[in-house]
Amino acid sequence: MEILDRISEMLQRGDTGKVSALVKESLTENIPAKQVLDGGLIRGMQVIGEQYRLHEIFLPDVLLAAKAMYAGMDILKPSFIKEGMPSLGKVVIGTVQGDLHDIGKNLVGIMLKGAGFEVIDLGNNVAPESFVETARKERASVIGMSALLTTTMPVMAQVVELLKAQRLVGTIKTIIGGAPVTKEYAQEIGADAYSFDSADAVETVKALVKPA
Ligand code: B1M
Repeated sequence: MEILDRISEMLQRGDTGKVSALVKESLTENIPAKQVLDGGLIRGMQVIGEQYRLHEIFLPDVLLAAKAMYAGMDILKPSFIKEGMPSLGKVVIGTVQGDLHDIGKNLVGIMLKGAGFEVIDLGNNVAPESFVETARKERASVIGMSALLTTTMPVMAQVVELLKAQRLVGTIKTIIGGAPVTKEYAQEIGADAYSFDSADAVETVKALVKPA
């Protein structure tokens, strides 16, 4: 459908005004909101994620596209409240206690939302108990933790230990990331997954929530 292609294209250009206008137009043409989301907004965001992963574009391009994505989603929201918002699952994310770096974590959140996940973002400096309590109360399937300081990485291990103590390992999966974090560290602390960037995080979380 041509209008969905144009939404995807304008989102990739980070043109919030055009994305908003086209999303409104598609609703007046009675295109289902889910189709506009999947075929226009999410498709555009997937291209952005891939280009960012390949270093073809830079962080400001991703943030502009994300802004356009949010604008489009805001217009679709009333239709989804009627139809029921589609979601691939709930993910609780945050930067761990003692750490204020949140740019990477925000990108991960944006990309997950763009892919269709419901994201509960606890912000930065998040205590281990807060990750686990929120995920339990909200019945989230995944906890995503970010750390940029070598000194705050052990907080990730504390979250995994708390999940173990509450017998929630397996029910609530964990994914960790951030510049100093490695796949080996994830294995060492018993986290379910590690991701090196936000685009990879989306694919990894999709795999984590896939029924066995
Ligand atoms: Co800070 N800082 N900083 N800093 N800072 C680093 C991390 C540092 C490497 C700089 C350096 O010395 N070269 C160093 C850490 C050294 C270490 O621990 N080994 C450092 C330090 C020391 C500090 C302070 C202690 C400095 C001081 O006060 N003396 C202090 C600590 C404050 C605190 O947190 N308690 C501090 C403060 C700050 C600012 C506040 C000024 C600012 C943060 C602003 C903010 O985030 N709102 C800041 C910044 C900007 C940086 C650098 C320059 C850039 C970080 C960034 O945003 N990168 C950083 C140097 C660097 O990394 N080159 C540095 C861009 C971002 C998109 O990448 O976060 O890596 P990143 O996210 C990536 C991936 O890692 C991954 O996806 C993203 C890409 O798509 N990813 C995940 C991230 N989280 C993920 C989670 C996942 C999956 C993937 O699953 C859940």
